[in-house]
Amino acid sequence: MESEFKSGFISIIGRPNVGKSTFMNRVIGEKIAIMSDKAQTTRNKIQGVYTQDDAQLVFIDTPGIHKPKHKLGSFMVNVAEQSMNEVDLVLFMVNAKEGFGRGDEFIINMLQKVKQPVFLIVNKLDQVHPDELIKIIDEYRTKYDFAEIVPISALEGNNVDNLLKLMVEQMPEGPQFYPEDMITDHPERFVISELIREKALHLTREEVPHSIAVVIEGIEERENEKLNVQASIIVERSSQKGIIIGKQGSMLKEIGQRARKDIESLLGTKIYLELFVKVQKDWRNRANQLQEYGYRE
Ligand code: GDP
Ligand code: K
Ligand code: MG
Repeated sequence: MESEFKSGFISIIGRPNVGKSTFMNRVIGEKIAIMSDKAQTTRNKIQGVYTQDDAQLVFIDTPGIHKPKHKLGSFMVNVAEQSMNEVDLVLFMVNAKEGFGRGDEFIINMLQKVKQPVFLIVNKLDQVHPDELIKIIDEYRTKYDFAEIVPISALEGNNVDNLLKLMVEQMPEGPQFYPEDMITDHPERFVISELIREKALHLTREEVPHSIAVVIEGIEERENEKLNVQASIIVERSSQKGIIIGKQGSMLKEIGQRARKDIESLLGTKIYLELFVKVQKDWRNRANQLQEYGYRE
């Protein structure tokens, strides 16, 4: 007898920097969610699609959950909360090196409202001694009734195959939602803006990163088959604009070169990237501008 096809939606939640994007990118095998060592890199929900012979898993990479400090923060929590109630499985990812913390308590309180099964994913297994790992697992085990507890290393790939198997088992019978060669249903525009923002995050520091948004102003195909992309980097203060531009434009040039490389390898096409920098005071607190910059619910 042939077994039925299984499919479902999976939400990945957890504090910033636990490795959610790294995990998703490993599973999908393509760079669709941006990764960085700075918190709050991911602000939007990104879907990655994993397809095998008998199953399809659709991942939603949520923003890092934390107590909201400003409007953008509460928007991020809403996105995360909402996504948990629309999925078949929730992966709660934690950092094996850090153990239970205040941020996790906030998330576990949210999870009490979730009826779907929750897997505890203890990531960064490569960074702890096995004895430490057991202690951390025991600590989390007392806080919530997890359907599975799976230690992995998203970076090195340890135990990820096993986790894939457990996730597939958890999925209901269902159709193949997306074609098997499709890895994300996000418009290219969003992925492009995220890659630009990632480069700006990597190359700047201190208070600048969280004040950055990237808006794609235009994408058009040129005769020479190059894709012409115009994008603006939005900052909150003119001092930040100076940092992003750099000495004689050197920083902006570096951001552009690095972003172009990644965008080209993602799209498989040559692009011409034009970057602008704009100051928009206090954009994080203006809900209407959040919408304009793509942070929609
Ligand atoms: P997110 O904010 O939860 O999406 O976290 P990211 O995926 O952006 O990862 C944050 C940082 O942790 C990056 O520097 C990753 O390279 C690193 N990281 C992710 N997974 C692992 C892992 O399994 N082991 C180690 N050592 N580092 C990891
Ligand atoms: K994040
Ligand atoms: Mg992320």
